[in-house]
Amino acid sequence: MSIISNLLELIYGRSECRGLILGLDAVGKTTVLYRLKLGEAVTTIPTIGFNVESIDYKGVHFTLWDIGGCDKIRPLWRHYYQNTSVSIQEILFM
Ligand SMILES: Nc1nc2c(ncn2[C@@H]2O[C@H](COP(=O)(O)OP(=O)(O)O)[C@@H](O)[C@H]2O)c(=O)[nH]1
Ligand SMILES: [Mg+2]
Repeated sequence: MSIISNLLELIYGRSECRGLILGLDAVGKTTVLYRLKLGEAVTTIPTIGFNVESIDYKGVHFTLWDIGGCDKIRPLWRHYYQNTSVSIQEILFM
């Protein structure tokens, strides 16, 4: 098991991590998500709703949610972290 998964096990007692990628429109959230998933830059279209991908990295299973950032969708962000144990360390603001 890698150092990262050992650390996560130590901190959270698991080798699994859920995260939210939040930010304003067109700052590159979807690009980052698919860069991590596929290892390459992809052509994106504005996200309506969300993209979710599972990524295994160094023995840790990440589930990353990329939530659309346009002003109509922004009020819905709070629903994605409601009733979860998501802490500030698991939210990537862009
Ligand atoms: N120059 C440059 N353009 C980027 C970068 N990341 C994303 N983009 C471009 O910015 C635009 C919006 O990216 P997107 O990932 O859809 O943004 P999102 O709305 O935050 O999901 C796209 O045309 C991307 O190709 C970057 O690091 N540098
Ligand atoms: Mg997007």
